[in-house]
Amino acid sequence: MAKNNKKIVPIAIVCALIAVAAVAAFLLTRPSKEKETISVYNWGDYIDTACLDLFEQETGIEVIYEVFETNEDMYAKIAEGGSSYDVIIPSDYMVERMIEEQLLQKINWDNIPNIVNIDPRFLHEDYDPEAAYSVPYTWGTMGILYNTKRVTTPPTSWQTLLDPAYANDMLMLNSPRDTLGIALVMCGHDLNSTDPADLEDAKNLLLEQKPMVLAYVVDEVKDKMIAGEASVALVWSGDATFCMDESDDLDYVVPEEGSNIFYDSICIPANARNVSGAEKFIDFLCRADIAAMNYEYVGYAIPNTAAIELMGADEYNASPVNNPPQEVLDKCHVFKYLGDDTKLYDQIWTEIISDF
Ligand code: SPD
Repeated sequence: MAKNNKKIVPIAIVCALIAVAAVAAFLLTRPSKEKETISVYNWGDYIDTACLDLFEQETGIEVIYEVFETNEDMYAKIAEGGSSYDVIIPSDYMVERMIEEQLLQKINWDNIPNIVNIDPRFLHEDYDPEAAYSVPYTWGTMGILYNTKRVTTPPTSWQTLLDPAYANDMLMLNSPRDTLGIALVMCGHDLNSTDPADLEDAKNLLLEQKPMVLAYVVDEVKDKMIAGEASVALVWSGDATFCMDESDDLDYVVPEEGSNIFYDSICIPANARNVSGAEKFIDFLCRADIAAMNYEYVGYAIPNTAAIELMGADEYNASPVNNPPQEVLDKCHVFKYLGDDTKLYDQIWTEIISDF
């Protein structure tokens, strides 16, 4: 017995020393409490960045913010799977695609109380019929922004974009679905057509137009039109509002043949890391004061009734760009996700912009 006790005492001392060392090592190497973050992936120029600062001040959650230029760019990044975002803002047809491909997660509405501020007419759209995955953020039309000093007769038709009078003086959107959609309309076809013959017509029209195009652009369209670098441009309505606020020489028209109406919506990707942070951010964006702040900065029409009331409905509704007459809206159609036929659009688009 005495022999055994002699062994036990040193073992107990060694064990105690190891435990003390382990606790000390844990306390010394433990990382300090990390700051909570959310990762937001949004269109360029599509939020008042002061809102990001405000969100961080109010919640302590830091926003890591990245931008994209087209739905297709955003989709490619998410679908390839290497990155994780907590909040993204796709358009209608891309929401539809991402739901179908299980790239989005359902939203827990209990955590978005400010959803009551959103006009119910903007919920349950065809791209998210159960209003399960998306929160309407902005909406708008596509049309022609033109310089009234140089285009003295206001354009009424998309054929303006084929007028040699504007050769090297016109800007087109560097966005496959938008530009091909309008080319389909210019050829008298449905803007969601998947008929190869219709798409061949649209491609030929865009190839005919190409030598007259000064540049295919997205966000740069604003600076260029404000600076008077081109006379006409294919634009989204919110960018037209932004430009018209900056220059009295610009006006916007939705041509008589009809156009695209789009809805951009806030979504949470399936692989989001901080869902509760994402929900807080989405709820924050739906707050009346924040939606109003964004509207003033971004220029796109908003579905947030409380924000419109806060800003003054009469003033908001006075904008013919963001509040187009019903007869204009009746001729506007939403893009739908076209499944495998999307590949045909992508091929044609590559052909159009290559060697530009
Ligand atoms: N500068 C950001 C513009 C975002 C506009 N979204 C338009 C989508 C059209 N399908």
